[in-house]
Amino acid sequence: MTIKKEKLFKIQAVLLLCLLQLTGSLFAQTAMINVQNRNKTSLNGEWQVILDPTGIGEWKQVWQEKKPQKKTDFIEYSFVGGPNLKVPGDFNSQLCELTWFEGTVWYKKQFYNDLQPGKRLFLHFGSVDYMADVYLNGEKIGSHEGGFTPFQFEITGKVKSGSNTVVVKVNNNRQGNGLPGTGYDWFNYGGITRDVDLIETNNSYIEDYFIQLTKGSLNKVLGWVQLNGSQHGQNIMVKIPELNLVYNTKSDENGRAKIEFSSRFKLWSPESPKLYKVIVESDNDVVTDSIGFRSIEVRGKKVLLNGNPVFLKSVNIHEENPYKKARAYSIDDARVLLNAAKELGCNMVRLAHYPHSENMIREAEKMGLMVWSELPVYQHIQFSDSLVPVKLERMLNEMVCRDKNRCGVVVWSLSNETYPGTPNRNEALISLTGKCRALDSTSLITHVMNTQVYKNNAFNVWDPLYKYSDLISINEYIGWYDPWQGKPSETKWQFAFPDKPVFISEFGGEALYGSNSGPTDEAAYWTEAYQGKIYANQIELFSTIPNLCGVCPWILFDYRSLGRMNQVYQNGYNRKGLITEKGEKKKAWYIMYEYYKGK
Ligand code: GCB
Repeated sequence: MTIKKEKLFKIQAVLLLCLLQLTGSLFAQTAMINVQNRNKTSLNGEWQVILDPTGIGEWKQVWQEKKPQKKTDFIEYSFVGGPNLKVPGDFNSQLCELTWFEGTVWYKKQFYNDLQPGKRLFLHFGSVDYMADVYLNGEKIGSHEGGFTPFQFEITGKVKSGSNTVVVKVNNNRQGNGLPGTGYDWFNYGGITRDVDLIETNNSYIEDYFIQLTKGSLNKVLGWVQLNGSQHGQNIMVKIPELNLVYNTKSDENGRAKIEFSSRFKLWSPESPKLYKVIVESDNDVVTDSIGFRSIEVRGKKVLLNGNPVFLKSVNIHEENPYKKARAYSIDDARVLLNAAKELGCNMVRLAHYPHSENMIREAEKMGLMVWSELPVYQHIQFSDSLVPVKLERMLNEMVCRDKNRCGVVVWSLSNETYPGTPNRNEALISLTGKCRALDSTSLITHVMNTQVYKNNAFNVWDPLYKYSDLISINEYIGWYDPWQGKPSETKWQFAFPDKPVFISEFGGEALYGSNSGPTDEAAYWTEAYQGKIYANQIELFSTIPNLCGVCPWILFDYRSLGRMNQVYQNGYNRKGLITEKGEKKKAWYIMYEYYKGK
């Protein structure tokens, strides 16, 4: 794309956004960070719902909750007498008529408010999958697009004293120009899938902060604190009691204060996941967090954690609790998934293919698991749609903003299996990479590709996007989607960017637990032996890869995916799991376990 064309494209996107604003589409704000430790009232629990498969609720203006005014009036669309759904939670797993539902569900919750003068109130959503239109007492307060990141609305001045009603139109229809687009290999769980909270703050509050070791240092923190509200010249303090550290500074006219201090930190690592209590204070606010300190970098062809080479023993995980057949969201759900990763011998988890809940990230960090966090920029994204770059940037902001202080997050993955031939793909993702580095310069950035060519027992790894990636992340399914071309141990490799560490971000194949009859050298019988052989061969292949810094089997648990309809072996499940949805370990699990034990 020429510079002129690119400029035109940007202008078009900005104009579109202005138009959306003018037509009353108000956007949600990027949420304040560390919501778990704020002064909040939970709106979790039972919400009343109306199922709206044909979208009539919009026309009936459900949010107005009209009441009959005269004897001849009647109301056809109302929450009264309808079912309730639990929040947080996906709607598909809660009502059997919603099992495969993709469409609109209206949610309603009443709450009581007695906000005092001088205080501010925010309505915060951990995530709503996929579109949310939010109404307060019959007035639209805004919308949010994107199923996996938090957002908020300030409702100070809009909230009434006494009883208030929030109505949310939730819609999980697939969007052509959405993130992800219309096709993906996981279950489309819709609903208010994470916590909803009312957060009360003072007039001026601590909106955001970044407290991490600066790149390449093991003792120096370079960061900032951002206030919202009356902000100039406030005293800002960062305290770490365990280190006897008190750092004082003042906010500038933009409410921002630079942070710079050094200390002898006990560094966070998988072996010793040390977190410190960190207290951030302004004149009117105080927020406490648990923060660990680590350095992650690529030096030459190696990944270094705290200055030492590390092999990333990872596993892919979807945000699904296999035992509940539902979207995972709670600390308990996180523990189910993360304990299984630990048991396999992992020191890292790839949280595929979208940002998982904050519970997941915080639990992983506490357990000593490094985290790979990913945007849902998956396969067929319409990069040339003028709104897509805007959505990409907004989602990136929301993901990095929430988790940038989590030392456990060592990799931001900005895309998975996109195609160089897709118009505007390279431009959009190169620009996104720059934006991500500007938001967080301490973590690694990658793009996952499957564009390599495998021929005559040799790989040619060439994608132009790798130039912008700290890791060469490769998805390859030799032995499953692509047959072996020779002895795995004799595979040859050619790289367009030979000086970067290489990570095998996906490999594997399917097996139905207990399927041990049928020829074990044929894929069509889903035998554990066939899957096990793929793993044994892959391990041989790994020994031929120059600069290998880690591997990541696809996937920890069998998971629901409606595209997987071999009714003998799959039945709506992607069966590439090392463990079944009932917790049974397949043969391949033991092979991977031994490999990690030896690493
Ligand atoms: C892939 C995708 C992953 C799929 C997996 C599969 O390459 O990245 O989302 O689920 O393959 O099972 O085919």
